[in-house]
This record gives sequence, structure tokens and C-alpha cells, in this order.
Amino acid sequence: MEHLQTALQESLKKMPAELDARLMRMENQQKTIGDQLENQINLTKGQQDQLESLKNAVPINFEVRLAQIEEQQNLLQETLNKIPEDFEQKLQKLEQNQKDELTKLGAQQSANQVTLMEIYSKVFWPNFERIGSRLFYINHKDAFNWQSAVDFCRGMGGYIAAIKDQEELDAISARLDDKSYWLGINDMHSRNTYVSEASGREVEFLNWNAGEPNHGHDDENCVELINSKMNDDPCQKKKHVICQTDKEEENTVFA
Ligand SMILES: [Ca+2]
Repeated sequence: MEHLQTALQESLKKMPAELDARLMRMENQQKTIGDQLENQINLTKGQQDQLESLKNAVPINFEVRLAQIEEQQNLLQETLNKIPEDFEQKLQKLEQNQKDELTKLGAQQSANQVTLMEIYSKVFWPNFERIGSRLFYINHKDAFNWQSAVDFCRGMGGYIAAIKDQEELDAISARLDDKSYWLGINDMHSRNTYVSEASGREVEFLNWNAGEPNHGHDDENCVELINSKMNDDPCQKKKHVICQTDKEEENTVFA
């Protein structure tokens, strides 16, 4: 019994050291597990935060809006698919329509202008007629010296005529008999410088008869038209006259 007691005591004496060591081991294990658990918890918490912020970022009606966007995209795609053929056709049609309208408008405008010009000329120059692109009045019956011829045409609301080109000369000549007609051309101020009475400028077109201008007797300063040709003749001689309505400006109403 004493022996047993001694052994127990011995054992009890040893115990604290053993217990301590075991307790230390357990404590360490527990600490390791605790650390791991804490890491695990932190990790989970981080994921949770992430999820939370994602949830906040997604709008509440996300699904609805996504569906709308999808629908819009489909519509857009359908429209885009249709564009090449439709668009080109429509554009061509539009362009053609526009061209047609412009052509019609142009024709209408020209017609209006002609009508207006005719009305205008009838009101202001009732005795003038269109010959080529301009209006003329040919006096076949009276006889004027050159200055009276100038005055006569002014009295008619126009100017004594200077012919602008061969085409006009031909058209006028076709309406004349074989008599003489004064033109609004002279070289009174400077020999061989032939000036238009209407414009005050040197004329650009002359069609002299053979041997003219001859400045006969030194007093042939006015130009007549006879048998489709021009001749310088004394200004005091009496002849018929041709009048025009315009001053031969670049953009006259009847140019
Ligand atoms: Ca002559």
C-alpha cells in the first residue's frame, strides 16, 4: 500500500510537466486551427463584400433593360439589313425626281420669260418686231437725214440700230428692199473709228461693200445699209432707218 501510494505520488509529481506539455501542444493546435478559421472567415467576408458591391452595381431593372436593348439591337440589325437595296433605290428615285422638277422648272421659267418679254415689248415697243435675238423697227416709207433718223428712233422709244453680227445682218436684210437704210454707226469723231450711237462704243461688227469705206468727198461719216452691205455716206443724205430697242449692253432684257 505504501508502495502504491509512493508510485501514485511519483506519478502525480510528473503530471504537471506532462500536462503542461500536452496543454501547450493543444493550445498550439487550437491556435493554428483558429488562424486558419480566421483566414477562412476573412476570405468569405471578402467574397461577400465583392458580391454586395456587384449587386449594387447592377440596376434593379437590369433584366428588363437588357431585353429592351436586345430588342433595339434586333430592330437596328433588321434596318441595317434593309438599307443597301432600299436606300440606293430611294436615293436614285429622289435624285431623278429632283432632276425632273428642275427641268420642268427651267422650261417653265424660260416660257415665262419669253411670255414676259413679249408682253413687255408689246407694251413698250408696240411697233417693234423680234428679229433674231433682239427687237427692231424698220421704217420703209419715211426719209431722214442721219440726225433726224437718230431722233426718230428715240421718238419710238429706242435707238438707231447697229447690227451686232452676220446672223443678225442676214435676218434683217431678208426684210429690206433694195433701198438705203441708216444705221446707228459713224466715224464723225475719229476717221475709221466706227462708233455705235446707242452704246457710245466702237462697234465690233461691220460688213462693208467692196471699196468701202471710201470717205468720199471727205464728208462720208455715217453708215448706211444697202443690199446687205455697209457703206459710208454723207450724213445729210435722206434714207429710211432701222431702230433697235436696246443700248447693246451685255445683259439687256432681250439679249
Ligand atoms: Ca462711201
